[in-house]
This record gives sequence, C-alpha cells and structure tokens, in this order.
Amino acid sequence: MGIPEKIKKIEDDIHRTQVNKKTEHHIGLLKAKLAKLKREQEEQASRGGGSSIGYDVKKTGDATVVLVGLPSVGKSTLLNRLTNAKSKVAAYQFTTLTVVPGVMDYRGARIQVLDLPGIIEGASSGRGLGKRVLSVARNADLILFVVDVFQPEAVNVLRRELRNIGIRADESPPNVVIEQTSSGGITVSVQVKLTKISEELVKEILRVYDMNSARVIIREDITDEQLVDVLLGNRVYIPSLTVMNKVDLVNAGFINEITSKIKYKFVPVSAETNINMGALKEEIYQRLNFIRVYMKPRGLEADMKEPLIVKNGSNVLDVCNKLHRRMKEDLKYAQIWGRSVKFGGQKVGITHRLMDEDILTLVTK
Ligand SMILES: Nc1nc2c(ncn2[C@@H]2O[C@H](COP(=O)(O)OP(=O)(O)O)[C@@H](O)[C@H]2O)c(=O)[nH]1
Ligand SMILES: [Mg+2]
Repeated sequence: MGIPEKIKKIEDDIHRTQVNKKTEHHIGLLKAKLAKLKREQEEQASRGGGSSIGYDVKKTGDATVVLVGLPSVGKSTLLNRLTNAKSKVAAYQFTTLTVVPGVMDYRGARIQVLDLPGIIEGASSGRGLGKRVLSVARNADLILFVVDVFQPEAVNVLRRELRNIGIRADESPPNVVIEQTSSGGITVSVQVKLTKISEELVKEILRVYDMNSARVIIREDITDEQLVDVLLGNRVYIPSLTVMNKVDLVNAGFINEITSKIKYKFVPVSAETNINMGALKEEIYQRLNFIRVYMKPRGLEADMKEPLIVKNGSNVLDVCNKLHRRMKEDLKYAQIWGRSVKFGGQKVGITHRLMDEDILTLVTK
C-alpha cells in the first residue's frame, strides 16, 4: 500500500469512528499516524523539486504582515490603502495571481505587507493556488485575516487552511520537552492535571514516531494534536488580527449584531471608502510588538528623534545586523542606558536583550 492509500484508509477510519470518551484514545492515535504519513508525503513531494518556485518572497523591512482572505473580500484594496503598492482591484474573483508586496511606513517602522492570492477552501490540500501561496505566510510576523462583513465566519476556513500547513495562529508552542534517550523506555513526568490526553496515549503516540526510549516533561494540559506538533517540530506560531472589510455597506446595528454573534475580536474597516484605516495601522503596529532603541554615538548626545525599530526580544547582535553587515566583527563593546540595565552606561555583551527606549552606544575597534 502506498502513502496516499494509507492516508485514505486512516481518514476513513477516523470518519467512521464516533467521537466519545471511549474512542478518544483510538482517534488520537490515528491522528498521530495520519500526521506522520502526511509528513512523509510532503517529503516525497519536495524531493520532486520545484514546488516552491515563484513564491519565495524576500523579507524586507522591520516585520512582515500577510493578508489572508477569500477572493474578493478586498485584500488588494486594503494593501493599496495601507502601503505604497498598486495592486490590481477587480469586481471578479482571482485578480491577483502572485504575491504582491507593499511597504507600510508607520511610526518609524517599515512594515512589509504581502497580499496573497485569494485562498479558497481546500487550498492547503492542493486546490486553487494552494499550498505554495499559503506557505508564504509561514514566514510572517503577523497574519491579517481579511473577511467580508457579510461573511465573518470565513475566518474559520482560513484558520483551518493555515493549520493544515503547520501554521498555528494565536497559539504558543506547547510547554512540553521531549528528550530521546538510548534506553529505559518512555518516562512521562506530568506537572499539571491532564484532561485531554492520557499518559498511555502520550507513550503510544511517541512510539508511532519511533521513539521507544525518551523522557517527556509535560507542563501544560495539552491535546494529542499539540503533542504531535512537538514531535513534528515544523510548526510555526504566529499572532493574528482579523479585519472586517466593507463596513460601508452596513449600518452600526448590523456590526453590533455580528459582534455579539461571533466569538473573535476584529477591526471593522472599509478599505474602499477609507474608514478606520488609522486605527488598523495602529493595531498592526501594536501587535507586532516592536521596541524602540535610541542610538548614541560615543561622547555625543543620543538621537532621540529617530529610534531604531526592532522586534521585542532583540539583542545587541540583532541591532548590529540591522545596522551593517560587518558591524558584528567591528564591535568592541556596547553600552546601554535604560531599563534593560542596572546602571546607566553599563557595558553589555552581544547577547544582551534590549528593552523599549534603551539608549545604545556601539563602540567599534
Ligand atoms: N463596498 C466596498 N467594496 C469594497 C471594499 N473593499 C474592496 N471592495 C470591492 O470589492 C471588490 C474586490 O476587491 P479586491 O481588493 O480586488 O479583493 P481581493 O480579491 O480580496 O483582492 C472590488 O470590486 C472592490 O472595489 C470596501 O471596503 N467596501
Ligand atoms: Mg486581490
């Protein structure tokens, strides 16, 4: 039996099985096997080569945001409003066939915004432009789900499609550590009460992945899917923001009604008539979680007008890389005034993590 047949067989088995307390274990195990087969299928396909050509978009700027939405919800219109881009807008579907980049300058940050061709349901399994396009989203710092005011539930389709290609929107990496050992079988140490998976299922899933000896530490009430995510290791965890477009077509009562009906938060906008675009830009900026670093040449005043914008969590090395390719080699030492140090002018190493509004001096050889 080839991989596609095996996948089909397991999928049929899952569909046939009623979900309840008694079958949970069985289904969990089947899902783990399915994920493994899908990875094998993927590996075979990528050995065939060429599958990602045409959609490798170079990352530029301080962060990258991708627009993900069904066709005709107004992604191109939105891109044109947010950035300097001139993406084609049309009243019919599938206008945009390639990834269109634009740059949004906001509060000193250069934010790259990518308009992905409209996603359709099933894209992750090869329908429409599919996987290649979707996979551009894997490198994003923020996913902007764009929905039409008359179709707010589409966001569930979008989330599912991203999930299928390993993007976990708004999730954090599971707090689980797995260490392969050379002998001793599988030991599971659990530091919280597990309600969604049993220790027995943890062990069986590990065996599916040929881990017969391992130490597992679980610090969070995980699901079987999350365990598989850890085992596969190729998942990406990206925050998202949902934009509800075309609100010019409805009244305030309609929006209130949607707000109470759907569970997620969204930013209501009209790209075409320019409603709420300022608020959207601000929200994007906030979600990207930037910090500002003021550069101070040695012996001179710091430049407090134009901070360097870097991602939260950046260290001195990240700043060096941003400034100049060779900065790292030339660096003698770094000095900081601000919240990340105990005293002003403290010398720090390249792995020192910066905080918002730090003042930084880089002294070169
Ligand atoms: N009424 C209204 N129409 C919009 C808005 N944004 C886009 N459209 C229209 O929706 C259609 C599809 O827009 P487009 O940007 O090409 O959608 P895309 O396929 O998601 O890129 C076009 O006819 C746009 O003029 C909006 O905010 N309000
Ligand atoms: Mg478009």
